Amino acid sequence: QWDHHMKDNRQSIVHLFEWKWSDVASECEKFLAPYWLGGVQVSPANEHRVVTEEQWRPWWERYQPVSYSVVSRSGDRAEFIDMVNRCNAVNINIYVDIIFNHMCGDGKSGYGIDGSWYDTTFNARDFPAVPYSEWDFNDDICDRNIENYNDEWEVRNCRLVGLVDLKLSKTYVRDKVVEFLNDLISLGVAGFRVDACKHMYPEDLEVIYGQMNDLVTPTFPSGSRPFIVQEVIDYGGEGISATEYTHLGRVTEFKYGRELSNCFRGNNDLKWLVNWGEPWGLLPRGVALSFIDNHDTQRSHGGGGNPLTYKEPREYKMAVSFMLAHDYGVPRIMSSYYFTDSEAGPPSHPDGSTKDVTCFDEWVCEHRWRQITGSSWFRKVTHGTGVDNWWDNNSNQIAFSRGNLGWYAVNNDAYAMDATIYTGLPAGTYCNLYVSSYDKDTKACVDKENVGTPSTVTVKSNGDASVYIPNNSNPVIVIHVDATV
Ligand code: ARE
Ligand code: CA
Repeated sequence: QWDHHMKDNRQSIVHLFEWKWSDVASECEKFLAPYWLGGVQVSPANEHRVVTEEQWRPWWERYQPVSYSVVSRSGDRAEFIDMVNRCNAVNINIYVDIIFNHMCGDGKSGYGIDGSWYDTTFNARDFPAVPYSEWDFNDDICDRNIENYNDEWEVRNCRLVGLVDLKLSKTYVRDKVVEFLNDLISLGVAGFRVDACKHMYPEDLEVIYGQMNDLVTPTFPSGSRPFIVQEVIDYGGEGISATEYTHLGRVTEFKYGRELSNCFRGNNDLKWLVNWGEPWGLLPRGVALSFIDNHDTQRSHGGGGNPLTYKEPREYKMAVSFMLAHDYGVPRIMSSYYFTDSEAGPPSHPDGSTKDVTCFDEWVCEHRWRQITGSSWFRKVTHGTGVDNWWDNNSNQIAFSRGNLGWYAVNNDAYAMDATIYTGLPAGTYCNLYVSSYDKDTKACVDKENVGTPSTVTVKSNGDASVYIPNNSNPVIVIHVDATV
């Protein structure tokens, strides 16, 4: 449940936040497969509320489940199946965001996006399409919202921001959840991002995960367990800690993005990253999911943490490329739509339906930025090696190799980096994937960006490279052995 089962030695997951299934499918074929990404975290797939009263179709309506029917703002069941099949066919895994701590908000009634009735008004707890009734919720033991995060009992049994809390201690409720997970597994997904795990007992999760089927064959090797990423926000200082969940699957490491954002904003010297990882208080690398920002933190929901986002592109690209170049954790890349209003849903038509994705227009598509794509290729090529040959200038210029397969350098000082550094790489001329693209057919470095960072780097027979990186918009070098000229 810690293994992502990505194919072809691919190592990076991208969160295509709020994308429609038809757009995810074509992105798998057109971009993710040829550009070395390995998996997609998709938005919740099951039926949810259609929120129009509190806000007009906010993104968060999908975190208010109404049933386990596979119909959502991203598309219906047939479109979901088509996406999974087409992505699997080009070796891209699908991981689904799953919500089973709760159903929708208290005091609401109406029809979900698939037309299912729900009613939580006047203490009703009616979800006939599952079906769940008032006996399936924790209201008998707690009928208020969570206020004190130091009270473990309250965090697990009371309502998260008013969302009616499922009684997962009940076999019937767990069985309904397992049925839903196994349905998605039967359709060919590779795993799940499990929402709000802090609010569920590890013991209940253990039973649920234990009843999940293996992934389908022959898409995945027989006996493959679903990949599990548990959302537990743990910056320290609360009653519940992330380590209560690491024996069950991977856990989101929120400190990862906070600390790296702090470094790349210039508030902590990059030289300290020499021991980046567990010595910084991060989870053991084998159980961590690493990311700079997620759909909550980029808009100050869910724990905030003020991470770098696409809104600070220069520093953000540096932080994401460092994440991908380093060997800690399983990395997840955020792919967003532009927003100013933190509640606003995805780019939509007047009737509320989501628009087709057009990258770099209303959709940011960070995963398509050359600096990020090139770095995810670097991670694939260097996978299995450690961080070696560390170099720094005792300030904000650092470099390291990944075994003898790749070399990374970044200059976050206000002055040029000008040094001869041992790279550990075989002699040759390498294409810098941060400021140029690589044409595999002609083995040429093409489409070079003229910002002052070298587009090629020559490694001498003794393994040294002389590099000069001015303080510019793209002050990074990403080179590896599969992109030589
Ligand atoms: C919406 C409205 C609310 C309303 C509610 C019910 O905004 O005003 O009361 O509906 O009607 C998302 C949004 C919420 C939204 C919800 C449902 O962020 O605003 O509520 O969807 O539509 C805690 C949890 C953590 C959780 C965050 C948000 O521990 O698991 O809160 N994150 C996940 C998702 C969210 C999602 C949900 C859970 C709900 O990633 O996108 O909410 O499914 C400290 C603690 C953290 C705590 C954090 C914030 O840092 O350590 O544990 O996170 O504070 O309180
Ligand atoms: Ca709960």
